[in-house]
Amino acid sequence: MSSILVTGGAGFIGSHLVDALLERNEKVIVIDNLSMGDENNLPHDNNITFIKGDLSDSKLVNKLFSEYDINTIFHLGAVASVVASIENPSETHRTNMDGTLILLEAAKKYGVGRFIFASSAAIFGDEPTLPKSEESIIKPLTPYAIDKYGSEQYVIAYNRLYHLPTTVLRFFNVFGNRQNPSSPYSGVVSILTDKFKKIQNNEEDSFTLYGEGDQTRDFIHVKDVVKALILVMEREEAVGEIFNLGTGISTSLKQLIEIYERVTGLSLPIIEKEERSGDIKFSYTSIEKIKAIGYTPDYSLEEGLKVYWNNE
Ligand code: UD2
Repeated sequence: MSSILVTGGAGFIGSHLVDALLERNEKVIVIDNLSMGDENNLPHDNNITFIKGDLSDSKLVNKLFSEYDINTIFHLGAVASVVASIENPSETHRTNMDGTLILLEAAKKYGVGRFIFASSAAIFGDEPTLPKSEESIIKPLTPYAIDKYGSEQYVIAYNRLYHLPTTVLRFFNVFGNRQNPSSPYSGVVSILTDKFKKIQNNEEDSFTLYGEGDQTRDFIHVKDVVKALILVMEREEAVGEIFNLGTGISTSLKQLIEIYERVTGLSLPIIEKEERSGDIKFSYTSIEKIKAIGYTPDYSLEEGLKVYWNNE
């Protein structure tokens, strides 16, 4: 039986995808170096093979392809930290771009039915036109964003040059359980969740709001991301295409906090600080292109936050 390879499968989004694939009775191979992921994110299941290693290790990747009949690749593995990419651009480049090329070469050599790459809204930088679309101006501002954009271009070029059936999804602000809240650069929803949990336990805490809270984002629940990943795997029309993935709805940080207070029934003390330098002010995407191949998000922000809060 053929297998599905998930790079970064022990991470936040990857592990949710693995859950969904196992539910569909797929055989799943996870490669993850556990630099950001955690093996505890994966269930004990005979249909998972876990390999701890770097996706930039071309020997290891080629060994995987020679040992297993890999039919589909979800390439989600990356050093998913803009800050790390600024501090160590060469090191993160090895994973975030060379790793993509190594996987594409292996996919070309061994042949696969699908290759799906997780890109990021970061590629748009601070170019202000909204909503974003697949035709929007690209302005990657950090090594992380440059590597995501370079990887996208390789992924699409391998379709053009070698007819490898590739697809790119550009994730906007994904939230849900298993996202690490421990750094100030963690996703804002995971930080808020952590703060609300402390307040619930009668610990004193507050949320540092950078700016006045009028900045906007397109928050998408991780289960809706998984739904889109599986959809593009199944749809022939997705081959050779790039799709932006969000909800199509723009929410300010102030609104996010209000909705989350309603969901938790708790009130969160806020400390306002200066805007964070390098932050993007407004961001959201049109989802018309992915809707045209059958995608609709299942979760409103409020529903997604409920699910997250109740750890479902
Ligand atoms: C996301 C990515 C970032 C980069 C960027 C590119 C995450 C966690 N961050 O940043 O790495 O790819 O997109 O578009 O995926 N905020 C606070 N207080 C906090 C934390 C955040 O006020 O404690 C604000 C922050 O200043 C920003 C907003 O919340 O205005 C969202 O922050 P974020 O880091 O969750 O997401 P974003 O889109 O800035």
